[in-house]
Amino acid sequence: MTRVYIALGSNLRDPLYQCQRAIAALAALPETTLINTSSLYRTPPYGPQDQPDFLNAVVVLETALSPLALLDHTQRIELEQGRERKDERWGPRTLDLDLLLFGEQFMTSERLILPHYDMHNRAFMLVPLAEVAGDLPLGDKGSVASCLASLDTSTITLW
Ligand code: PH2
Ligand code: MG
Ligand code: MG
Repeated sequence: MTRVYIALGSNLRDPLYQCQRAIAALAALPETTLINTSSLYRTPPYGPQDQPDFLNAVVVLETALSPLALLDHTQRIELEQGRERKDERWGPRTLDLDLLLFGEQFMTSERLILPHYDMHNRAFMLVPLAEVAGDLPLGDKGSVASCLASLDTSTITLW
């Protein structure tokens, strides 16, 4: 079993509902156990500003699935919750599930980069991650705490 951290984001069509439904879907995955869920946070948009605030959280799983099998499932869950693939880059979405860390695995393929390529710059990922993971190493980017120390977290509140 591998410990996996998944970032969850939503800023359309009742984010609290989308988040709760996504957590239930992740908990129901085959060969997978839900270990923990962070608090739910309200975060200002990173990227285009003309969109609603996001709900962000991080979910911890233990899984026997491979990274790409897990990615197939997370993309299926996104689609089942109305995700439209034409979504503008960094634009609004009903549900976004991003694999942050998959054990200590490094991977660079067309479909998946592990650890997540930009999480060290995103307080909306690192604040909930720090809550459930403590001070974890982020690949070659230093630790969660050291990355967070150089980011502005003052605009992040509880949902
Ligand atoms: N996701 C994005 C782009 N910008 N901003 C916040 N606050 N939270 C997100 O989840 C988010 C974002 C693209 O996936
Ligand atoms: Mg994303
Ligand atoms: Mg995504």
